[in-house]
Amino acid sequence: MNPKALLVLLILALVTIFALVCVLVTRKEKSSHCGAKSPISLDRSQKNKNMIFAALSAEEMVQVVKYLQLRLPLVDASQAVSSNNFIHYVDVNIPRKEEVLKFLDHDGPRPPRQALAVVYFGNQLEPNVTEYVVGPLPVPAYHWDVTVQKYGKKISYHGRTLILSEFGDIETFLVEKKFIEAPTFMDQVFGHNGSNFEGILALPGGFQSGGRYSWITLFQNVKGFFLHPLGLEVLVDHSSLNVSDWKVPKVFYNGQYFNSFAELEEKFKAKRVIVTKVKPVSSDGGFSSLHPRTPPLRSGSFYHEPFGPHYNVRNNQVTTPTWSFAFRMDVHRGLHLYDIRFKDQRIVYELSVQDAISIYGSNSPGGMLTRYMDASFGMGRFAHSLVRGVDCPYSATYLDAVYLIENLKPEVHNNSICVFEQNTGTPFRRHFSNFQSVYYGGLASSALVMRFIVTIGNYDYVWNFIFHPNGAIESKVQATGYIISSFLHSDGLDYGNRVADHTLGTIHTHVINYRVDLDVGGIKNSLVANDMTFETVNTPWNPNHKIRRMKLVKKVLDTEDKAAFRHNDKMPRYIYFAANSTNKWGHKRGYLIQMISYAGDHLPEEDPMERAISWGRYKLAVTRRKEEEPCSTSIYNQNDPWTPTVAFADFIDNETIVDEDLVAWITTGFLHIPHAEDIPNTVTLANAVGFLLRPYNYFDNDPSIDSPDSVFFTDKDDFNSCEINHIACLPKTAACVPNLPPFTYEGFQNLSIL
Ligand SMILES: [Cu+2]
Repeated sequence: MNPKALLVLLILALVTIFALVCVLVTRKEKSSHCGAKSPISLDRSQKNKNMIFAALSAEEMVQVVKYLQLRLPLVDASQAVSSNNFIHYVDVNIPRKEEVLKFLDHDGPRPPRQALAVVYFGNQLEPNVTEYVVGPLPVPAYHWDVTVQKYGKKISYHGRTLILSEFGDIETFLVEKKFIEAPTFMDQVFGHNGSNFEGILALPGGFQSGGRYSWITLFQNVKGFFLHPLGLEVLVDHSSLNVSDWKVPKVFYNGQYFNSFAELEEKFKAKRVIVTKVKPVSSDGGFSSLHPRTPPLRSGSFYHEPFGPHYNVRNNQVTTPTWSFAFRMDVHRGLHLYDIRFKDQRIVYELSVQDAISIYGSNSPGGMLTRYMDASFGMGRFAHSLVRGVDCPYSATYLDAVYLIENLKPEVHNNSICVFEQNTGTPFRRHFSNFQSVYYGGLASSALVMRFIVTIGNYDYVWNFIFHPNGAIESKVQATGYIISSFLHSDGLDYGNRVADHTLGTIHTHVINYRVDLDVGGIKNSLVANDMTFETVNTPWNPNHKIRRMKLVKKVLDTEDKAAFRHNDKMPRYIYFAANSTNKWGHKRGYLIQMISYAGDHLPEEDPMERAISWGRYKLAVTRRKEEEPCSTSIYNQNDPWTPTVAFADFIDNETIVDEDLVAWITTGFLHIPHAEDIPNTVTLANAVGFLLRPYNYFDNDPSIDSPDSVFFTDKDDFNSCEINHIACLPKTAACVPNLPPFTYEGFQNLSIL
């Protein structure tokens, strides 16, 4: 081999070795893992102080149960029926705001930790519901009956919420005692075999306080049964605590009413019943099935955090470089947020969901009477485990919640709350300039989201609290899941759209109420409205012409009556909580309330049960904060709406609201006329409502300008350099392998099947 060829071979070998080394190095670089979760430093004492808002731990719940069991004649709640005495639920009892603020802000004493224990006394001469405060935790030493103090009266037992055993007893009563009174009808029309029906219960039952009369609408017992009505509905009088006294005063079938199953049987045999037979569907529900119609392809896009998250969750406290808040799950009302601060300044003391109601219309009895108030069922209790990658981003932080309801033991709902950063792929703000000089400045839209999802029967509500980089807080609820349907007969199309052979998607509303205790620049605030008008004036430089000049209209809304905006009232376009202090420009520092709502009318005020949901009268009402007005409604309003335990309308009594501690009650919602595309499930897109709390002269400029995520470069800059433009680093830094945990799901464990 000549020396030249040897040299070429040598060079080639060296090049190959170099190339291999490069590949190995690059591979090593590519296979490196993304930044681990970066804890954000916290003022430890402050963090611990916010435990004052924490939900009860499982251990604390057990202590409360043990304490009460020794002192009250109680049976095991998991085995209880309505005629027993039992603990219905245990939750935390948050101390008074005054005490909390003394503790948080002025080094005052830590208020004692207390629980609220609600006991159903069904086995007493006068059955009743009693609410106790039990404390101090962790080792209780006292319990006080706070029922009258809280509600101004005792709670009648007929107003109690429905417990799972009552649902079960109704089913058994119908199957074992009532359906058998019409054996020929049930067999020939439905092929009824004792287990091929599923039912839902319309609430409230009846027309006046005292009774429990519920229409049960029957469906084929298949997946997505809500879309398979059979045309059979039964009125059950379950007022008595003794099941053997229960009755069926009315039966409805396919537009016809009967006084009993025996009458239905007799008329059926005499061929005096108009029958519309429904074809049985397979157990997967056929058109109502959620089974994919096409085989799965690859997974879609997912959110990637190359540097780890910019937030930190510790105990009941969430922090980001700009935001911090505490949270707890309430068994009935879902997520409550407390002490929401932006740049360490408190903006909101409490932000909480109060209730979500649905009022239905139909030409079938169950549908026409349905007025569901979801807090009575439990919007925390029915917040189940979230599915990674669908319910929340795969890499979100998942948190557990614990409840004690209708049970002696606490029940943990694993991964039922999620926290994540959301990049919506749009600019939060940006400007491109080729005017005067050439530059670009922008900020990607990135927000912190806290979410839980509640499924009560057919519907799923996705509740979001979103924290934006400019100090805005957004509350958004999206509806999905199954619609409830009625059996299509006669003039059914006046009440909705036909969505299947015998299925009427019935018209209804979703109306949601929030409590927002804003503390803008301190506890004392006023409510101010800004809007616009046109004034007609002579043109200053030419009096022969008139111009219509736009002008600001400013008004202080100084009383509760002026601050209560009914559903159809015109509302000022800018309405805000104003502090006593001013910003650099001399304006009162404020936070705007901006609503996003397409609500239908809640219920005419002359309806005898309207007072129970009278918060629905107002899209916004601002009241003076009172400890004795903690909620706009009560869980007992569902079953006794005619004598409501809490009537929100009474909160508005024209008190002065200038320079006071104020609470905003915000109602948002939408009218839902189900249509073909609600089958099999309603989609969240556009079925979303809520509100924003936005700074209005609170700062001296837009605080998002301080965001380290901002991007700015000019034509003179080397915008490909990481030092100038952090986005330019992404191809390198985001080439890491995400730290994705394996997919797990614990939502089916220890689940009670309803
Ligand atoms: Cu709906």
